[in-house]
Amino acid sequence: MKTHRFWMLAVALLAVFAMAACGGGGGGGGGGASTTIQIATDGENLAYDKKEFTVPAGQTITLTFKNTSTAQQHNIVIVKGGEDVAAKVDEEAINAGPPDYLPANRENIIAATKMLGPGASETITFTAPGPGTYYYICTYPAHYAGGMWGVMKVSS
Ligand SMILES: [Cu+2]
Repeated sequence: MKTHRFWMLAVALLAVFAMAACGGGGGGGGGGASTTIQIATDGENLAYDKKEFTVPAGQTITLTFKNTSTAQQHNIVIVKGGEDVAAKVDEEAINAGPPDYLPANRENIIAATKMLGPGASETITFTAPGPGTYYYICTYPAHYAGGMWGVMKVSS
């Protein structure tokens, strides 16, 4: 009896994993749709190689960020709003300090990578919020002020 129950559970779990694995395949009426974004630093500049990108509301976004600098640490932090929220998160991050420069309180953050060393990359997954414009910034001290930011546009 116990063995039977184990197999029932195993089969149920396999079904869940199989459905999750198929999530990227389109044609399912939108429920499993996903979007992939690649973004990097602009070489040694305090800037991203994309000043903006657009994603559809509610979709699962898989974002890969690559730090192409040979000297600087960088991250990408997508905030829940525009310039005012970006400035707030930047200040919170500086107060949080090294090594990650990320506030423990994530209430103003949609998604963030770790602080990445030169040449490193990280892939993060998040759900796109409602339609609007959202800033993304690097929270390493002085990088946002130096121009390291962009805008994620969310379409309806
Ligand atoms: Cu940076």
